[in-house]
Amino acid sequence: MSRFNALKSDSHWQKVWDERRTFAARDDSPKPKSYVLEMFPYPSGRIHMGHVRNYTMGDVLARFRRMKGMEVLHPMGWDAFGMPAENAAMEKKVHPGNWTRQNIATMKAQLKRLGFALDWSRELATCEPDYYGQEQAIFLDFFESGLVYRKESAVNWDPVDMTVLANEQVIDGRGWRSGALVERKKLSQWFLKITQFAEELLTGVQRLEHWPDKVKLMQENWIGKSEGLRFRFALDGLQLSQQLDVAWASNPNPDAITAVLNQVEVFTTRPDTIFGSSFVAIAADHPIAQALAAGNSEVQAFIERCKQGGTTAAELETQEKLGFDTGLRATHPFDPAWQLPVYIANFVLMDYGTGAVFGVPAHDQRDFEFATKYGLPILPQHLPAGIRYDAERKVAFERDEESDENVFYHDFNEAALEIKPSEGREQEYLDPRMEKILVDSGANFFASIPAAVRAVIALAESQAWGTGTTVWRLRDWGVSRQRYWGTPIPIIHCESCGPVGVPRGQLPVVLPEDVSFDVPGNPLDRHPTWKHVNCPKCDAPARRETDTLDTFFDSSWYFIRFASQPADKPFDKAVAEQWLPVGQYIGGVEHAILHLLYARFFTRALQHIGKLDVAEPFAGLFTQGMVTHATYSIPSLLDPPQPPMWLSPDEVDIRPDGSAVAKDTGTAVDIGRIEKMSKSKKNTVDPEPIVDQYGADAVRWFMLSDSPPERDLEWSENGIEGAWRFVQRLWRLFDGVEDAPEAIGGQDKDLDRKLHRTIHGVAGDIEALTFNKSVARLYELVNAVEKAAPSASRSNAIRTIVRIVAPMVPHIAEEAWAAMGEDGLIADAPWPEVDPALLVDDEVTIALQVNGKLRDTLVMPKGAPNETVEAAALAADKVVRALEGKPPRKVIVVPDRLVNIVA
Ligand code: ANZ
Ligand code: ZN
Repeated sequence: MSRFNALKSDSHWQKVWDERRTFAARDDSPKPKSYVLEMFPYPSGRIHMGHVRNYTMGDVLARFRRMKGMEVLHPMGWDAFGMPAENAAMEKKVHPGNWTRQNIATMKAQLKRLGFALDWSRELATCEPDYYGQEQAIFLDFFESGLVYRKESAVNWDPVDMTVLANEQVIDGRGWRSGALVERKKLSQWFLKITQFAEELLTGVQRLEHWPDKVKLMQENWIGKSEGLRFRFALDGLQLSQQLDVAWASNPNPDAITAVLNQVEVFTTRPDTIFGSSFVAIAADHPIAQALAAGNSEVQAFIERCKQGGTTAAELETQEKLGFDTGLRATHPFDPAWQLPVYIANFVLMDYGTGAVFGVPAHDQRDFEFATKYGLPILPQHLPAGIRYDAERKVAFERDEESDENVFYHDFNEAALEIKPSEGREQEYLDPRMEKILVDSGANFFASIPAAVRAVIALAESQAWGTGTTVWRLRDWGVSRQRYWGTPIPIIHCESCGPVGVPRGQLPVVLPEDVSFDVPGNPLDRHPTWKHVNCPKCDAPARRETDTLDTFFDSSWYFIRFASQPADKPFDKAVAEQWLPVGQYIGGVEHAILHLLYARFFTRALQHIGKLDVAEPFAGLFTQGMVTHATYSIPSLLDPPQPPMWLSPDEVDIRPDGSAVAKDTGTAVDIGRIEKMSKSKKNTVDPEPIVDQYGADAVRWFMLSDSPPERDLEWSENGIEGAWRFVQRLWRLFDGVEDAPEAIGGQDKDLDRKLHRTIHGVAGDIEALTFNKSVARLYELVNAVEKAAPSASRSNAIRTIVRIVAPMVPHIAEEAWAAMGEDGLIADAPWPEVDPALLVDDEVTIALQVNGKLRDTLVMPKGAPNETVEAAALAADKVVRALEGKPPRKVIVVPDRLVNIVA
């Protein structure tokens, strides 16, 4: 018996597929079209197991759909711009282009060895001018349609290296190279009007049926539509003048300042908590703060302090809360005698709402931290069922049933008690002043927070001191990056004409090759000649834009370019529309927000300007789990301890007792948690040597087995060996198939049924991407076939298994297909037909009850007549025993299910 020689077979079939262009997708095919896409990789150097898992899943679906008679588009390319190439240039003195292209070559060869059914004729790399030049054309389209604009915006500024830093270059608030405290600095930058599509993007995502709920929710939260109330607090001018002596004296236009300082407008989504407010806070760059700073160095210093630290929302959220009491006092809208202090605070953002808030420490975590720090009152407004509030003593309390005593919560706040607003009469309004709202709004009780919110908004509008409004968390998309390795923004700045688009005939604007990375900053800006051009409009000397596009811009339309890539335009509308939307998109959940949102926006923006009539780019989305592995480390013996020394799995020997030692030194090694494979913890397994050792099919099979695809998959030696053994078992089965099935024995009904159920089941599993279930089904079927006696059914089952496993283990399937003398490639063969008659059970299990108690079960032919079933039931041993010789009083037969005997 021959062994399956995976290495030989892999390369043979891969060559055949290549030469015959088996997986090239034809635009003009009459077959129904299917677009299967996995997120394209960043060419970081080598393929990792995460890629292997992701691409194997997509590949099985793509191959399956081909077998089902569809014209499948399954392309691959490279998300090739970005920081790591520039870092490599700085560290290793290689040009980012050389580094990137070298990585692409390596990774492409690695992908090819896995036998993916990819249409390589459509391969693209975003760093090549034939891609990014077309992207520049799209940028100009957006520019001309008013979807792009320029605005001042904050960047991370490294004051030592004198350079702008990407968010990932800011580590704990410091520049990654200089270690200097990063500052926020304003630069004029390019923005895309994604907010214009906020409503569409929100309702659109809600309608995507084939997206995971969690991703939809993440998108919804990111877009963040909230309904709320805007209103103005009057500010007290008396205290003002005391506070602002200096400002008054030095400012040439005191009236203007007074106007700014007269009132402050706030935005809230929780107007129901208005009686819980204990302060007002404004952003550091709020006009009031700016006006105060004009004459007060203390204010200036505080504002400077707020500018330190990162610019991301997450950083703002977690930073220590800082405030500066301006001395201004705001008057409560419900009570002229109630004055709230006005602070400048670092957790208030200028570009959200109105840049000013009222703080409710009892019901907001940030406000709570702030109030605790500055000793401001915490005034709860509502409590969950069972908890009551003593307004006089200002404490929340609960009656303890057992001791019949009150339990007090002195520093009550919502977050600490994890109280969720919910429907029903759970919250009780506590502040007696709230009664005013109850009365004025005609309500006698608010069933829920939203009801109270609506009531306060209605009241504010009727009394004309506030307006209900909608705000969005979503910001316009800042696409300018002060970096070299990206798509040059095709704009020329002219003193007299302003920003002018590069004429289309001059596209692509190509990156200069002769750049240096030995000093920090943007090499495009430093280049001696590149940026000096003449204005396309007036021909005066002008300056090329030296910012490049955010790499998310590159990945926002690559799936369209895959579908259609003419040389003279970004894509052909009609051709692209034949393929789009992508039927199944597969990738990591880390892209659940930004990439998917930007791609969705791009598609809508293109639709808006009439370039592409598709609303949503990805009809189906699947986010796969990660590939994980145990971590190994030797703890530091130094004092104070240093981080542990991490060892990779192949530097470690696992001993029979389960403990681990370092291979070279025999030192004891700690076995750590099973975590996502990562370079930093060295718990990666390089796919390439694994493919060398076991062949592509075994690797693919392992990637599909064991775990549901949305869960993590733990890489294990046992796992891959098991997969390899299964591939060999398949080969023994295929190799031993009898030549003349008709000559041997007859039908094996059970095996026929098992086969057809497997065909049917696996097809459903692949469409549902539950590959681990198909693997389990195939193990079962193969077991059954191995045990079955020779028969026509058995031979047929073996020949059919070749086709069922083909999407998953395509090399062995091609090999067997050829060996069995079948025509053509299995990649082109049809998926086996299912005989529906064989899917139905023809035997049923019937429960036998005596006086309602289950006594026994009976296996009967399906649809057996009631009398036959009754007779068999009464003859069953356990029933006879239960009846103790007495005749039954009544027998009820539920066909195919149950016999109940009343004794
Ligand atoms: C009072 C209040 C009480 C608030 C409470 C929240 C909870 P969402 O819902 O995410 O849109 N806010 C408003 N503008 C802000 C800004 N520029 N910077 C920082 N925070 C701002 O968030 C809206 C809430 O965030 C608003 O409602 C406001 O605080 C705060 F128990 O007002 B709230
Ligand atoms: Zn000009």
